[in-house]
Amino acid sequence: MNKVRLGIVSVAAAVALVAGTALATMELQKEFGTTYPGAPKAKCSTCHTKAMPKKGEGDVNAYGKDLAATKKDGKYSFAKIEKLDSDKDGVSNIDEIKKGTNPGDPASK
Ligand SMILES: [Ca+2]
Repeated sequence: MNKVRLGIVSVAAAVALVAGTALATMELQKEFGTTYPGAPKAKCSTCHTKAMPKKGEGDVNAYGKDLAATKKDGKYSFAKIEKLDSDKDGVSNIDEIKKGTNPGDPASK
């Protein structure tokens, strides 16, 4: 494989990876809304450390990590981590979700 072709393949793989990740995030955001119809909508910062994560800034917070740990066969389970207190601020994830505070940010409870 020559250098140009290798470069194109690498860029295509990187784009697919980023697009796949962004898509997963948006689907999860939608799924959050279907799981908790009465709760305030999920924001990027519900699971991520940045309010508006850009390419390469997809780090997740404590709630995002707990959610990621539930992944099985490509599916995540919000229900499995409802009783946890991911950010250790004394308020359970489900109570934070209902109130609209951030279950992944101890400064928000
Ligand atoms: Ca909490």
